[in-house]
Amino acid sequence: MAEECVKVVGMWASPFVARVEMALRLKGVTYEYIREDLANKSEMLLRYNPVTKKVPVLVHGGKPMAESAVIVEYIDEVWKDGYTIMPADPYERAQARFWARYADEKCNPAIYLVYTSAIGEGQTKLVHEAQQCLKPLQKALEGKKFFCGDAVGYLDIVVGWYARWVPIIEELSATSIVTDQELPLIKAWFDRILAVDVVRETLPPRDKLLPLCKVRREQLLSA
Ligand SMILES: N[C@@H](CCC(=O)N[C@@H](CS)C(=O)NCC(=O)O)C(=O)O
Repeated sequence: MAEECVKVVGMWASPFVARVEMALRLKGVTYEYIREDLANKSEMLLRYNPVTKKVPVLVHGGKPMAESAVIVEYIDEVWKDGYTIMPADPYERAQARFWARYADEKCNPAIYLVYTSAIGEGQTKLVHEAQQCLKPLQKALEGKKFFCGDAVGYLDIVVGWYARWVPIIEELSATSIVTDQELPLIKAWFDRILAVDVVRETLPPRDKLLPLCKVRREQLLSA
């Protein structure tokens, strides 16, 4: 089963697609990347993911599946040998899933609000709120190199995109969210995770992502 053809339907600037590619690359799985135009969704995407119509979609042996965090777990289960993504201990696995959900439900929206806020007074409150959301997540890093221990694991894959996007958001919105004072462990983890070849090479390059984020932010602000 693991040998069957693997395809990823994605878009280069999607942090959720990056999760899936990171997991596949850490496992050493060869895959075909199919570029999707989200402004003009293909018939293929709508057939593979008729419910949310979003990327990423992983197609394994002709069977499609959606939702990046679900896909990352699937990859770890199917390609069992070699690199381990999920913690071996059931309690640690439950913790990793809890923080992944917390990050998606609480931290991502808080960071997005800073990204879409106009430079000015109201920003201070939004930055503070984003920091307050990230602080509990930071506790999961205490005493560890990565969220999952000594090597990049499930939670690092789920939130690894922060290391690329947050500094860009900070630059565009002229704010500082992940500071040495407020979030020192996350700040140090940004450097550590970007030093991992697979992570750095999977995330979109900063020089390419920044102009896209800038244009998108301007569109959102003027809407
Ligand atoms: N919860 C989903 C989020 C996926 C998602 O939001 N994908 C975006 C690209 S970053 C998308 O396909 N957007 C198209 C749309 O919303 O129509 C996951 O983790 O896979």
